[in-house]
Amino acid sequence: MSGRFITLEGSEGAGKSTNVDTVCETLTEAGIDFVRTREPGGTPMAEALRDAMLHKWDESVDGITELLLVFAARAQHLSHVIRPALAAGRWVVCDRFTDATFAYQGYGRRLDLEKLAALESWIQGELQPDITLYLDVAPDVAEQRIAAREKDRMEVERRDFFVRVRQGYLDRASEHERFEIIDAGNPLQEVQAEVRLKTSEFIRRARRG
Ligand code: T5A
Repeated sequence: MSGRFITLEGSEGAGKSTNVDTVCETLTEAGIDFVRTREPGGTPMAEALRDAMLHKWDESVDGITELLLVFAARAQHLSHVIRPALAAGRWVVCDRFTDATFAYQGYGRRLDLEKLAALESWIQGELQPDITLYLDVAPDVAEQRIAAREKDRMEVERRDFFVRVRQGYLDRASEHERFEIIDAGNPLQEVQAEVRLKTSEFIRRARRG
C-alpha cells in the first residue's frame, strides 16, 4: 500500500491537537507506519518561521509577509518531510496544511485567492491531501474553549476574523471532495468517535486500493 496524506483543519479551539492524537491512535492500531507533523513547522527551519509568524511583534505584520512565511515553511516541510515520507510509502498526518492558508490568509486577511492558488500550485505541484478532516465549530464556542490560554498573534484576532476563517473552510470543503466535515461543537467523546470512524473508513478504502 502506498503512502497517504491526511490533514486536520479547524479554527483555534476546534480541538485539532486532541483529535490528531485520535487519528494517530487509529493508524497505530491498524498497524500503519506514519509520520506526525504540523504546519507551519515540521522541520527546524520551518518551526523558526512558525515562531516568527506567531510572535507578537511591536510592528504590524503585513498580510503578504504572513502569507509568504507560511508558504516558505511549507516548501521546506514538503521537501524535507512530507514528500520523502510519501515516497517511502509512509503515511503523513499533518496538523493543518494549505486549506488553512486559504481560510486564514485568503478569507481572514482577504488576500487575493487567485494569488494563493498560484502559490499553491507552484509550491505543491499536484500534491493534495488524500483526506481532510475539518473540525467545524462556531467562533463563540471556540473562543470559550481557549479563553484561559496565553494567546499568540493569530489568536488575539477579533471574532469577525474567525467568522471569515470558518467561511473559508466551509467554501473549501464544498469545492473539494476530500473534505469530511465533523461537528466539533459536539462533546469531545462524540467528536473523537467520529474522527476514529472517518479514519477507519479511509484506511479500509486505502487497503482496497
Ligand atoms: N495558520 C496556519 C495560518 O494562518 N495559515 C496557515 O497556512 C497555517 C498552516 C497555527 C496558527 O497558524 C495559523 C493558524 C493558527 O492560528 P496551531 O497550533 O495549528 O497554530 O493552531 P491552534 O488552533 O491554536 O492549535 P491547537 O492544536 O491548540 O488547536 P485547538 O483546536 O485549539 O485544539 P485543542 O485540542 O488544544 O483544544 C482546545 C481546548 O478545547 C478542548 C480541549 O480539551 C482544549 O482544552 N476541547 C473541547 N472541549 C469541549 N468539547 C470538545 N469537542 C472539545 N474539543 C477540544
